[in-house]
Amino acid sequence: MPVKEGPNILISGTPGVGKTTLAQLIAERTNMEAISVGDLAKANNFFCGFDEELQCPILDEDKVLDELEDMIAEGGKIVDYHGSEFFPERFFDIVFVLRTDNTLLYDRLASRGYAGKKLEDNVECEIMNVLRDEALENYAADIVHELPSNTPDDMENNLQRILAWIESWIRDNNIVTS
Ligand code: DAT
Repeated sequence: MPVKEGPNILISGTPGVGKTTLAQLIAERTNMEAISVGDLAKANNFFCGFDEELQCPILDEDKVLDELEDMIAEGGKIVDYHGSEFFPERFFDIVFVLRTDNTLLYDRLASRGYAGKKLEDNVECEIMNVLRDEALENYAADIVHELPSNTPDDMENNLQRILAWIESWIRDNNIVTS
């Protein structure tokens, strides 16, 4: 099997918890590449319908996986998505699930323009630990880590913790970085 250039990281969590922001911060500080599955799907129109109830497009998971397969094989990818179950377990070396208090999340999503059922459903998803449980059902418990994402200090702490983990992964796997 070809040697990966770096680890592959999944950042999961309810919309609004800070996944894309954190993935981009990691990419700025490393030679890794941030991939937002939502943005990837939008850019390539990887959708197969519209969910009227949830008021969002339905992801064409097969097309997303086809697109990701080669990128993941290279290694060094930080993938962010509000879900984890449709990815093959082998894709990721570690999974982080960001968590945000309900009231903060409510305000973040409202300022993003979410309202009504869509807003309520997403906050409930966070309260009910849906994305945490999904990650634990699909990946070994010892590679799934919950991280608080309430404040800018949390964001900075998470960034430092993940950077330290990446460094140790690179050391352990004898990867020579340029
Ligand atoms: P996601 O990709 O999970 O949907 P995002 O990265 O787009 O979330 O962030 C949503 C908004 O919340 C954005 O305005 C940045 C803000 N935010 C995210 N995490 C935060 C944190 N830990 N502290 C303060 N603001 C945060």
